[in-house]
Amino acid sequence: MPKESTLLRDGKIVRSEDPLNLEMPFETLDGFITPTKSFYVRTHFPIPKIDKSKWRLRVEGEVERPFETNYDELINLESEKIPVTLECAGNQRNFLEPKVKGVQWELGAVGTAEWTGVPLSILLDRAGVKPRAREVILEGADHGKLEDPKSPAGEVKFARSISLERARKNVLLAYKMNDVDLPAEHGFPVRAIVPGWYAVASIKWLQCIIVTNEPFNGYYQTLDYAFWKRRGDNAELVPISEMQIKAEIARPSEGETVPANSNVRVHGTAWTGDGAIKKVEISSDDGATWNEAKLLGESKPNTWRLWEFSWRTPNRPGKATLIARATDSKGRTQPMERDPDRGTYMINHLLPITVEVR
Ligand SMILES: Nc1nc2c(c(=O)[nH]1)N[C@H]1C(S)=C(S)[C@@H](COP(=O)(O)O)O[C@H]1N2
Ligand SMILES: [Mo]
Repeated sequence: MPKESTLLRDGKIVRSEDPLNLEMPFETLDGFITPTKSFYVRTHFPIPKIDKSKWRLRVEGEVERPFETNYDELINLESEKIPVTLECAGNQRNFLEPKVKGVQWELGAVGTAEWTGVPLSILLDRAGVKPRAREVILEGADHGKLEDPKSPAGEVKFARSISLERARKNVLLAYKMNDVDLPAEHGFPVRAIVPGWYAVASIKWLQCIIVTNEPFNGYYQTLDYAFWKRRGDNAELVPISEMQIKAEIARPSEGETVPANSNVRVHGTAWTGDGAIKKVEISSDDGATWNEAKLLGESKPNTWRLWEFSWRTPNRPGKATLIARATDSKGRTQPMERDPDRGTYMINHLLPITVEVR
């Protein structure tokens, strides 16, 4: 359970009040779907107050027929309901050594919800995308000034682009989360869901969809939410996109006490970008040997998979460590060591959890 000194709101850890950043205590994981009240919240600006009867969504730019739609029109279009796991690209940042700036997330800036909404491709088809178009910018209604000395001096809106190809694949304009209207903090009335990508791409409080033939180099995909990719002897900034494979242990949690010489249930989740989780292994000897955990439920695209493992604890009291490691259908697994070129994002190297055997 979270430390007693931790400030909680509705059972979530308050990482910051302004902007509002709330984390799920990951040890409370108890099912495939994360209840909305437990789902982490990440914002950069004040939450916009939007009256859904006044809300409009514009589709413009490199299109034959720019248009504006409203809430009632949107929810009457053909819809889909899909479970999707969202993870903040900074999840687990608190475990980085040396410490880095940014919201100090532990394990709980991740969750899975069922999202109901309209495929973005329907709106793109209605607008008629011009042949030379390359990207789609998704823009939120939230805005403000940034403290970063490298940021623009004036206000910006929270926005991100995806390729036209990606936009047509399985992006949803969601208006329901776990079967009820999106709560204000999760993007009411409509947000994008970009399955398989770090959640920064899933723009909340969506207001404008701009089709463009030039790459968008906005703040949130260049100076922020980007990482260094090696290019020969050099490195270039690349926007964060596909989620990296990762397994997380929910229980036992860091510092938890477990009985000696007993069977203890170790459980958690594992997810990857475009692919399926094939295997989760557990090591209790610092990675010398590994044992396969049992994958629970069924594999569903773009969602995490729950797993469990029965651990025979040591006979002798003292400290013990547990490490979980996932492998996916494309043969990808987690790195042993942190790649410092990733800066403060995409944290998926193996993470030992220390428990107290008593
Ligand atoms: N408009 C807007 N969309 C946004 C953000 C934001 O601040 N403004 N934050 C992004 C980031 S970094 C994350 S991790 C997810 C968080 O979604 P959630 O708060 O529903 O968990 O929203 C993304 N979409
Ligand atoms: Mo994020």
